[in-house]
Amino acid sequence: MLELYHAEPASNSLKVLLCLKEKGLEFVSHLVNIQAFEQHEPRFLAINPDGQVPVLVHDGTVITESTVINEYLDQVFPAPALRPADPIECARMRVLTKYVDEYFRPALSQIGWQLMIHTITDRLTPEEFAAKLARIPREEKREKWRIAAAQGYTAEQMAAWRRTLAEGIGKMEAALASGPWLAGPHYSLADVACFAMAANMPGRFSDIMSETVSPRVMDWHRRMRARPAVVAALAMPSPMQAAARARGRPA
Ligand SMILES: N[C@@H](CCC(=O)N[C@@H](CS)C(=O)NCC(=O)O)C(=O)O
Repeated sequence: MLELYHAEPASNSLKVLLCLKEKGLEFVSHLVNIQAFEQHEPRFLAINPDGQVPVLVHDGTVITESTVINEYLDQVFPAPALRPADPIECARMRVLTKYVDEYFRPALSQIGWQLMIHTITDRLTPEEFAAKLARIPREEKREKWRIAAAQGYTAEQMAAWRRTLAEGIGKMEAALASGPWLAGPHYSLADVACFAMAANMPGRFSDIMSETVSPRVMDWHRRMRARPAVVAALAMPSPMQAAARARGRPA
């Protein structure tokens, strides 16, 4: 049996949902509301002591790290293959998934936290927030939440992260010059990883990702959104969007 602990269909959770849906795999969905700090509750820490989603549980075995989970799924459930058989194409795929994990996703995440942290913390007293912070297992996450909620990041930091996003979209634009998909002729985990991060960027980062700046990426984005597996993954429940609707504005 496959079980997935995940948040709304965005970022690292979306990455694994896209892979599961592409392969048509049945799984038990455990929605973890990260805006309500459920990922730091003892019952979730017992599954992943890092207090992060997504987490795959396959016949009782816990697997963490979205990129590792997707590679595991592709190995155990090989059809349709999402890692190219051609070694060069596979290397291109792995360079992109590594880039997403090491640079693109952290930059997007820092910008995202800065923009949304107050929608979470404004509901809490300083004491309640301090208690929530104290339960976060990873030091770098504690620091990220603390700075974003207090003084916020500097304009220089935000600009540097935006430059990383522009660099990443530039890499995707360049990759798409030599094939319909990011690693070449075949749809792969590179498309899955990049789309999981860039899904909501059009309109929000129009100076970085638009018909003018990145026409091939925009075309790829439309083709991605037309895939039934992508439609199904994006339709998974989203507590964040529900909360945003309740506040009367888009998530
Ligand atoms: N390297 C991990 C990162 C996981 C991660 O940062 N997950 C985020 C959601 S996208 C999370 O759980 N955030 C809540 C928290 O850290 O408290 C992966 O790729 O799975």
